[in-house]
Formats: sequence, structure tokens, C-alpha cells
Amino acid sequence: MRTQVAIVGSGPSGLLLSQILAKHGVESVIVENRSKDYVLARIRAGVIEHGAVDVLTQYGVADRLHREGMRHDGVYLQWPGERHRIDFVESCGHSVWVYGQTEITKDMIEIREADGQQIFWDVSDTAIHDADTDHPRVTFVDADGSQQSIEADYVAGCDGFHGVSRQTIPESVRTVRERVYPYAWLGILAEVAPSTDELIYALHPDGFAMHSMRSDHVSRLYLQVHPDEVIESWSDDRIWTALSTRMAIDGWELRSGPTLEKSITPMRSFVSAPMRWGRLFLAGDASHIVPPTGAKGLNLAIADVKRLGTALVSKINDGSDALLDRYSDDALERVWLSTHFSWWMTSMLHMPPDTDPDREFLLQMQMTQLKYVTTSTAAMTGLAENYTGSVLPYP
Ligand code: FAS
Ligand code: PHB
Repeated sequence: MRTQVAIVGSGPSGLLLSQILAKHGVESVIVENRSKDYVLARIRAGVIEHGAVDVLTQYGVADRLHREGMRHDGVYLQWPGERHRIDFVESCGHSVWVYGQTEITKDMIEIREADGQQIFWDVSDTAIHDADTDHPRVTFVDADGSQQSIEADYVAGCDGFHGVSRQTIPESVRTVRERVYPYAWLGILAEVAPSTDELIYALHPDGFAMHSMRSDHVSRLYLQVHPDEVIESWSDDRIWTALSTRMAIDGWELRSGPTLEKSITPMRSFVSAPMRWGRLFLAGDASHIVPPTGAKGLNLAIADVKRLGTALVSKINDGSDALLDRYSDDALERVWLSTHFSWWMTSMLHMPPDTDPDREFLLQMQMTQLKYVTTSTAAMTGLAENYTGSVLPYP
């Protein structure tokens, strides 16, 4: 078969790219190696920057977000005995929205399928060929076991960290910069009303804890665990006790409830450059991973795809190479800013491992940083403009 853009991956990046292209009359085909049910059941990000909301709104996939999403004008930072609010609107004039990535993906799948988008679910053996020529191809085995081939003008690698797209770029061309953190996040989704109106990020001697939410009756919470922890070691009681201890503050109580899902996610900063090789373009987690402390992963993916979609439309519809030629460098500017902020938030709020010889020094630096960022207007503004995605204009 033939199409204008072959998209590998049907997560937020691939789905939004197909929507952007379709809105400009550009045809695409998506191949996805998981089932639709598996993709729909994924529980991941929860905070959406105002710029990302604007992109989703512009391309007609934010109706339910506007109905059910929660606008948050600030966030709480906490350490034992003190909880301080950072006011985003007062500091930088912008807010964020809390609306699960799971819901965004569900909304986009419904809209794309209603629009007649061809999505091959449950494929295997995906491979990208001749990306450095004028006739790239994507081959795969479809759900029925038949070998398929897509001839395309361009290929978008939207297949996440474990996908094949990044590996298609020769190692001699790729530069990878990475940090693997000495801790992980244990996350739960719980059927219980949030115990807070805005997110709480807490540093505690037992480790980091965070209170987020999905609705007025579903909460999303995280706690720092050792990277080798297994979820089987964490009963609901043990999780709720740890969360309550780490976020304890006078006059406040954490409500607990039945968990709907729990999992452990490793934490890394990872950037692979360039984000282009010939007619193959990477977007989202296929090119970069951030620790979720800065709530940047999904937002970076949306920014990449807005930029890539605009550039592909400009080339395909108007014959202009300019935006495609700039894609990787321009996208990486936002990637590095978000990578820095995510590393900074993570380093400030997580307990260094007991084995770290600099542990006491690092902890003092973290406490100093927390006190500074909750008292200095300039420091609060820096956190607010990074957290809301307001430092750089959206593409
Ligand atoms: P995705 O990984 O979402 O999607 C890639 C798609 O490609 C997947 O559907 C995959 O099945 C498919 N694929 C992979 N290999 C393929 C192949 N060979 N052929 C075809 N298809 C293939 N971000 C936040 O902001 N906050 C969070 O709290 C947060 N929590 C996270 C928790 C976990 C466990 C993970 C893994 C990520 C989390 N993230 C979080 C980051 C996450 O939200 C990503 O940034 C976001 O999913 C990026 O979207 P995509 O680039 O579409 O990649
Ligand atoms: C979430 O709601 O899942 C969430 C929110 C903020 C983060 C990470 C995750 O920094």
C-alpha cells in the first residue's frame, strides 16, 4: 500500500500527528504493535500545559478535556512541617490542566477512527527501510499474520522509548545523553476523592511523595521507591501508610481508598539527537524521556508533533523544506529545556540514596533550594513558567 506519511506508534504522538495531517488534507497510515484495548488501558501522564491544551483544541480533540478537565492555577511544594503554594497565575499568568493521558488517547482514537483513519493494531516485526532515500518503506506483519508493506513519502517515528524508529538511525549518526536515577516511582490510581485541590509534591526523609488526581472521585498518587522494588512487595496498606507519612502536615489528612491500578516506573533522562534521519522524523518518547516529576513527557510529545505536523504539511502541500530542515534543532531546544526542568525538580524533591557519599550535602542543597523557591518571587516565577510550559512559545 502507499500513503503520504507512515506513522509508527498509536500513542499520543502518533494519534495527534495523524489528526494534524488529516486536518490539512494529508493522508497517513498508523501501525501499532499493541491492541487497541491495551493502548486504551495505559495509565500515564496527568498534567497538560496550556500550550498543549491550545494545540489539542486547535485540532478538535479537546472537547471532553474542556468539559471534564480541571484547571489548576498552582501547586504545593512540601517538606516536613511546611507546605507552600506556588501560584502559577500570579507568577507567570498561566495555568495547567489536569486530565489523564488515558482520556486524551481515548478521545483521539474515537475521533481518528470516526474520520476513517487506517490504524493497524497488534502488528509485529515493524521495520523501517530506506529512510535515507526518497522512497522510505515500513514493513510489518499484521494481526492476521500477513506481511505488509507501506510505501510512503515520509515516516514518523512515534513509537516511544522501546520502539524501532530511533534504532533505525545509524549509531554513527546518533548522540545519546542519559541519566538513570537511583530511584523509581510507584504510582497508584485509587477510587477516592482527592485530599487536595492542587497537586502536592513532598520531600520527606522516607522519600518523595506526590498527590495528583484524575477527577473528583479518582486520585493519582506516587511515591519514591528503590529502582529494584517489585510491586508485589507493596500492599495497599503499605502504600497508603507511606503516602500519609510522607505528606503529613498539621491539620491535613490523606483520604485512602481501593486502588484501581498500581505500577512501578523507572526514572531516566534520555535524549537522542538528531530527531531526523533522511525522511524519518522522531517525535515524543521515541527521541526523549524525562522523569515525570516535571510533568513534561506528554507535553513534549504534543509540542514535537505540532511542530512536525506543521512542517510536513508545509512540505507536502506547499513544497517548502524550511520547517522540515529546522525540525530537529527547533524541537531539541524545547526538549533540553524540559529535560533540565524535569532533572531539577527530580533532584530537588527526591531523597538521595543512603549509599550516596554526598547525601547530607545534597539534602542541604535541596532544602536550601526548596526554601528559596517558596520565598523568592523570582525563583517562583522560574518554576511556574517552566511547569506551565511558558518559557518558549508553543510551535
Ligand atoms: P508512547 O510510548 O505513549 O506511545 C508509543 C506507541 O508506540 C505505543 O502505543 C507503543 O505500543 C507503540 N510501539 C512501540 N514499539 C512499536 C513498534 N515496534 N511498532 C509499532 N508500534 C510500536 N509523562 C508525564 O508527563 N507524566 C507522567 O506521570 C508520566 N507517567 C508515565 C508512566 C509510564 C509507565 C511511562 C512509560 C511514561 C510516563 N509518562 C509520563 C510519559 C508519557 O506520558 C509519554 O511522554 C507519552 O506517552 C509519550 O507519548 P508517545 O511519544 O506517543 O509514546
Ligand atoms: C499525574 O497526574 O499522573 C502526574 C502529575 C504531575 C506529575 C507527574 C504525574 O509531575
